[in-house]
Amino acid sequence: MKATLEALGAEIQAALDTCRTDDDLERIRVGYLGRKGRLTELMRGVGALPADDRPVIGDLANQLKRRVDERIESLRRGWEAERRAQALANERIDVTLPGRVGVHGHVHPLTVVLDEAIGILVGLGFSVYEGPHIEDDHHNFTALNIPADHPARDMHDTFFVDESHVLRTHTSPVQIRVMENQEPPIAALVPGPVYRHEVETVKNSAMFHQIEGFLVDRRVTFGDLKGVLALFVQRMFGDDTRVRFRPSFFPFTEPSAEVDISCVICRGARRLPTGDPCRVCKASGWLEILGSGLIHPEVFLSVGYDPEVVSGFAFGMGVERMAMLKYGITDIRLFYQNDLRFLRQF
Ligand code: 2NM
Repeated sequence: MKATLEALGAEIQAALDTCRTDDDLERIRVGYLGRKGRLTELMRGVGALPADDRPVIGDLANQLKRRVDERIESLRRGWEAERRAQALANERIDVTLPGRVGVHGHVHPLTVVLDEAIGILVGLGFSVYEGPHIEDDHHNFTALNIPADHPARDMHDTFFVDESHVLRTHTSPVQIRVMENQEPPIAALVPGPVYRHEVETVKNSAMFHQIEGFLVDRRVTFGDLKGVLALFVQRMFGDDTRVRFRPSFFPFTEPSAEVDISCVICRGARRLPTGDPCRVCKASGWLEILGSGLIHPEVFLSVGYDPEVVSGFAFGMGVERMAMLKYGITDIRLFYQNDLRFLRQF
């Protein structure tokens, strides 16, 4: 009996030595110490032994059971401790690291330029107005001295909503509305989207943004226009920016002028430092940036002002064009595609 106990003890020991998992451990426990376990059965047999052997064998069996219980318990605890240590190591966080900052959006590059231009002109005393994007023919054309047979009304330029309504082709109709509703002196600014029926290319979008401004008072001169616009472009593109006024034509101004600024890339030198001709200004040294002029007497008549008493200047510029020049962007469509790789650069 003693030998049987010792053999069983060695067998259990060996089984526990190779045991690696909780499941195996439980199988071993049940197999030896469970209700029908081999050590349990053996201990049941102790009562049937001769009285002299009983205490010794019983004692040995109890000792073995205790040792096995303890070994099983210690294996279990050891593994549990290992798992905990592993989990703590895996889930360790460095509380001294700075927190993760969430992804923030930011102002669209067109809005940056729009806000900057508006800021400069508001600083000069202009007030901002907005108006309808769907305009009637009178405000978009007739009141601006663009009569019914004028080429600017051509189907190719204008999106018609119905016979007498269009998507505004410029923001000038809002200026007509401002003049209809108040008396001079007025200095107004009208930013916003405009629509042209055009094939979309790197240069053209059927929707783009304009800022137009006008000032009406007594004795407003072309000199006032030059002063305001020169100051504006210098604030917008840098103090060393030169300005050039070129005679032009608009139905709603007379005289009219295009305003050029010295090229933002070659600074008017026409060549790059490498000696290559500047491609942005096509080696002319100048970039067209604004249209302007003194408001046509017919425009004043259509809003009920007396052109003998008041005079004024007006100007208009494309926001996309300014943003493209300022940031060196070569495809206007990038502004509208919401490609984050593009937008994140500003
Ligand atoms: C331009 C160029 C020249 C202009 C004229 C007027 C109004 F309503 F006062 F007659 N608004 N805007 C104007 C003049 C716009 O954009 C290139």
